[in-house]
Amino acid sequence: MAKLDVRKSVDRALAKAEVSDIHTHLYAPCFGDLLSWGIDDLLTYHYLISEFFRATDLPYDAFWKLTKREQAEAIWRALFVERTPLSEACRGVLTTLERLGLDARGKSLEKIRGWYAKQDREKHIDRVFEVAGVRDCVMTNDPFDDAERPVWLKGYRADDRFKAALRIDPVLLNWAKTFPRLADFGYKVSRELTPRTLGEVKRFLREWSERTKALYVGVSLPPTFNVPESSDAATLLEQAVVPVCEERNLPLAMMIGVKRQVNPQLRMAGDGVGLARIEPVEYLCAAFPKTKFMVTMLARENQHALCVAARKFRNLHVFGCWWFVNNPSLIAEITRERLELLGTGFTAQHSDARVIDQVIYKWAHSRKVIGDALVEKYQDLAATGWALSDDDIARDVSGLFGGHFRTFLDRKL
Ligand code: RAT
Ligand code: ZN
Repeated sequence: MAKLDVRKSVDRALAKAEVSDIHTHLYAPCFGDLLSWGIDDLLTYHYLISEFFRATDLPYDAFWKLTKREQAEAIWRALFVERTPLSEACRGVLTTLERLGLDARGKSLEKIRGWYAKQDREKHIDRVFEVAGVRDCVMTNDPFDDAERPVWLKGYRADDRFKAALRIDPVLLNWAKTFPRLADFGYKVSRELTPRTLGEVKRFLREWSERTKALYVGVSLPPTFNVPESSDAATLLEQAVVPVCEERNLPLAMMIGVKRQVNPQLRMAGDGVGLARIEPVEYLCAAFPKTKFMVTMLARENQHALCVAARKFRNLHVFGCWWFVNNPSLIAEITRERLELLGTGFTAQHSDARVIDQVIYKWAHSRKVIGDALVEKYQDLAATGWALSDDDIARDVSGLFGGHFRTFLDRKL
């Protein structure tokens, strides 16, 4: 196949690929206002809030006292009107508007708001999925969230486009505060991780993964995360979480490397990144060969070791370019590294979208960068004389954009 054909074939496959977006913070429509959408939510995304504070001398408190509408206006003015919106998060807003057919060149926030005010939420959701080329997404479902839990207990309506993932950060990372809450929910747990308490944590995990029909169990972990060790987190992980994951054939998704609240004044925008160790991942994969692990890491410097670990363990599925590495230059590098070390056996990206409109830009930008990496690799392959077909390329692309994830879910080890 000639050079040009590879490009065309990859573009065709990318245009056709129906993405499964395997980690987002989106919610099915039945969760009401938990599902964010529209221009004010786009502008007050926490990625943009941290950029805004670099561009203003406004005291933190003064910003937090503003309404969401006023915050959005301040961010629009500082980052889009007074400065060139070059950053990935800024450009994302503009790609989204452009793909929705809006013209932001006049820099009139009011015009954009006027357009959004006329949209029907349900129709808008349908449109976003269509424009983004996304077939379904995985939510982040936290049973400890007081806004979310009641919906699961009463009023949940399944929507095929929104699958669940059971998020368990409070259990693993803050047992001292979480056990009284579990006790309130009716689980017979104590501060000490006795066999009875661990049994009750397992019951909680079984009941909630069943209730939500979770595709996987998930947690975000600090760079200091360590197993094996004698800590609440390690004990709960090895003696409650992993056994339930194995029993129910659910992967445990670990997102490793977030340093929470490096600057608490920024609230949700205040988290940072730290270099983690790969040893805990290697240990878990080796000690629990029948448990499936999905891992993404936040530090650029951890990506290579993660690929090498995935070469050693078939129960390890690498996914996504997470948060601070979800930038074109890093996606380009990481995707090439993965293709070189893992072939096509990984999930290339997830969006982490918090506002439904964001899936439009996150996938438009990632499709382009991942497509370029694939073209380069296919051209190298073609140079050996290997005959590539359109079908090969379509199969690879659909695997990288969600197919391999679905296969991994079905896999029994
Ligand atoms: O990417 C993000 O929006 C982060 O705030 C986090 O949500 C992170 O992705 C996580 O799931 O912990
Ligand atoms: Zn996330």
